[in-house]
Amino acid sequence: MIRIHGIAKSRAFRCIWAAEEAGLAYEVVPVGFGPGIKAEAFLKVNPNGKIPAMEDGALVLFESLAINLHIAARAGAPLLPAGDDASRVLQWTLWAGTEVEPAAMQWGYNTYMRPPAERDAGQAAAGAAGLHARLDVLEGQLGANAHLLGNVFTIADCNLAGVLYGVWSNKFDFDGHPRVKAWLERCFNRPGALAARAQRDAA
Ligand SMILES: N[C@@H](CCC(=O)N[C@@H](CS)C(=O)NCC(=O)O)C(=O)O
Repeated sequence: MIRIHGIAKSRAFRCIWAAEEAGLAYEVVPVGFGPGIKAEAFLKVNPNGKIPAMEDGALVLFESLAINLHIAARAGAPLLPAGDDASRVLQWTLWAGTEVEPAAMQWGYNTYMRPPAERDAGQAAAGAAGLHARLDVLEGQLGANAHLLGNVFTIADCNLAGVLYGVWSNKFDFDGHPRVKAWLERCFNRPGALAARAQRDAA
């Protein structure tokens, strides 16, 4: 059984969602933000001292989006399609991690994550501008399609929407990007996403 180390109120959320979409048996090993993630026992699972991490038999992985690619590979198509679409999944996954997540975190740290006294309005505005630039690209990509690669949900949707979950749930303004807004609502209201969101809300 897949073991996801972390809590749903962290990036483990996107891995829980992926496991739900894959229909694989999984358990969440509750590791939160306390000193436990820097303790020797957990560093054997993730030497970075961060959550999430995942065990699947002898395989131990860190990096939430890599974990999701593994989970999707276990499920196969349509969650992880073959051929050129597999390359498109990689493109959107790497874009999510390298282009979108830094801007999302910059906005998030300075609007809802840090205590109010530690927030910087200029940094929040810079994060919002960075996000809007990426959302312009995404708006164009979605076009008339329901999902990133066409009309079928893949792990690319889970990874990119998963990276955007924090900003979406904290009321980032998507009004200028109506296709992105509709796509996010479509993704986050799938049964697999609702199951993951229920775990996050219960925590
Ligand atoms: N790129 C990593 C980031 C992991 C990460 O920063 N996780 C946060 C929780 S969402 C964490 O463990 N923070 C605690 C710390 O950095 O000490 C991933 O996607 O898995």
